[in-house]
Amino acid sequence: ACAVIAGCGQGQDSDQLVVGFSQIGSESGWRAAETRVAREQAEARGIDLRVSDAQQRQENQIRAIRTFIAQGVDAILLAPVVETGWDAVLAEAREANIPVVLLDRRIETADEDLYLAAVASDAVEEGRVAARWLAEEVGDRQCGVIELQGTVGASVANDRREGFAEIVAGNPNLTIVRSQSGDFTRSRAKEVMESLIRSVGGPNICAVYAHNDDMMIGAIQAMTEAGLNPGEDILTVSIDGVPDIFRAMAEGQANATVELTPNMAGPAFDLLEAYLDDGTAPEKWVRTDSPLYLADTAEAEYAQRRDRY
Ligand code: GYE
Repeated sequence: ACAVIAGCGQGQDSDQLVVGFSQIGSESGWRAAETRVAREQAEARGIDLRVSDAQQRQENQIRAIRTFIAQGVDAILLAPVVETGWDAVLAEAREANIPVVLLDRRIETADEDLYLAAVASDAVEEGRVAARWLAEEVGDRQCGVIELQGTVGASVANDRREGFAEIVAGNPNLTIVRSQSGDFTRSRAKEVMESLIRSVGGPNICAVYAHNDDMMIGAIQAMTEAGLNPGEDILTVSIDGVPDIFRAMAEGQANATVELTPNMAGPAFDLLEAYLDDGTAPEKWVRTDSPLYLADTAEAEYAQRRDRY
């Protein structure tokens, strides 16, 4: 599997591809599913996948990458928790001839050659899709929106914010009244939503936009406990398409989600296998789809997904 890349897989069984995966953590249901699918995809291909959980910290990811380099893995998958600060460690991987594929989040770098390819959705577009649905739903009413942002500094938080804001800016009926980070987790988003309900006042909240479904689940709990009716009096739109949001949609507590596939590793292994085999240059950005789902299909979508996550 290492015909092209000199020095790859040192000390390993030469037939088996060894891939290190620096994963962010398990902050959301989507993230847990991505890790699980990566293990399944590796197993189906006979790849030795080594997963390192960074507990949401970039320094742990940098350490994991250095460990993978020291082990002489054939390739590295990196889901970068934040956008900046990767150039030095990626240069070390390149120095060792180890290709790096970015999964589900992007990086900001002066040298795009520091990574081989990225498998990710278009997160700016996800924000636009969410806002377009909301604009349509609201019609010519005035609507104040609460935004729950993802992890500060994460590409997907920056991009989902940007895409949403772009559509809001072109629509006089939509206003973002508050925008705060819930760190992509249920528990943090619930706390943030509780305090926003107190400061903004329930009746002044027309809609909630959350950068992921898990934060929306936390926000729904906060709203319900405060006697509000998300899904009816307060519109919701979030991103990921995890089973729990489909259940909430089926039960009338949520309205819309923009799905992204948790299978980021499959396309990454495909392009890595081709690249390591004969040097086939991959597409730089393998872009996954961003379809919108509404309550009408939620029951069926939940039934399909409950066992896959
Ligand atoms: O939407 C969120 C997760 O980077 C695309 O990270 C990923 C995001 C996903 O924690 O649930």
